[in-house]
Amino acid sequence: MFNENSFSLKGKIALVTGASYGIGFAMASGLAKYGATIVFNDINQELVDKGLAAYKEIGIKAHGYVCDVTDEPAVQKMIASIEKDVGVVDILVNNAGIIKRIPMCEMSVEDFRKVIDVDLNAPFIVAKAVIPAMIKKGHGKIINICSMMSELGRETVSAYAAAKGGLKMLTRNICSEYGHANIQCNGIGPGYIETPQTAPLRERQADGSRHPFDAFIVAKTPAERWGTPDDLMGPAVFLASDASNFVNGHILYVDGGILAYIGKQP
Ligand code: NAP
Ligand code: GCO
Repeated sequence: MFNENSFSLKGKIALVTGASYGIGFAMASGLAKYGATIVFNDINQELVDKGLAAYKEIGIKAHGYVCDVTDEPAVQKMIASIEKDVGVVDILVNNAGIIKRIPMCEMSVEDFRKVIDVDLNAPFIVAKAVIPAMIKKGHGKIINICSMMSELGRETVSAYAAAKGGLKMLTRNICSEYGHANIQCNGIGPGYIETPQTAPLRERQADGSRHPFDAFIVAKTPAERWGTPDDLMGPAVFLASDASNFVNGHILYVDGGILAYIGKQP
């Protein structure tokens, strides 16, 4: 029954992968504001320490683990440690991700495989590691961080679009296979967000002018701005909470309207 506690995450343990900074850090901070205990991992101790300090600075006592999410034995070890140290993961946000912007015919298969490994294989590995305990507990929330490239392509991002398109369908399949166990698996598809990952697309030109891609995205977005990581906090809380218990297999695009808009006439 919907009530004032339906958005509360009190007593829930949330694992957000790759969340030392960027979108993951913002979503974890939002989940913490609604009562979740935050657990995060990143690829090396330096980043985990940076993340722990950043969470502490905003009053969040997070739990940090060093783990490469593409390494299944390491992920299984991390989940076992989390269950011992903190408790069973109630909410998983598969956030860790990379992009390589290379024209497809110039991209090595190694680079293509690396993007697929982090952006698609890893969400499978981490979800597979947490689902059994969620089934035992009788509930679970999985949020996969997709992309506009789950729907659209563009030059130089073939591996990333293939991975994020696959992640959309993995999201729908987890919904299909585990909805009976009261596990809701949804996606968040951020638009163009100001983080280190998109910094190269926003760099000032030598003459001080805006990057052409920056101007392009602003013209293509009804909100007429780039998103910020904070724009992802509310959608993450909604999909992590009881308020979304009948939402399953859905990709929630948080893009300022860009996917709905043909673009401003030049
Ligand atoms: P980001 O700034 O590059 O942060 C990604 C985080 O994931 C970093 O902490 C990174 O660590 C970590 N990571 C990468 N590979 C990892 C691995 N193998 N194991 C563990 N951690 C790993 O990216 P972001 O912009 O915050 O994006 C976060 C998610 O949102 C990604 O899935 C991205 O595809 C998606 N997204 C971003 C945008 C956008 O406009 N920014 C839009 C749509 C979707 P390192 O620092 O070591 O790389
Ligand atoms: C790019 C950008 C995008 C964003 C995001 C859009 O090079 O086009 O990096 O891929 O990161 O995924 O939703």
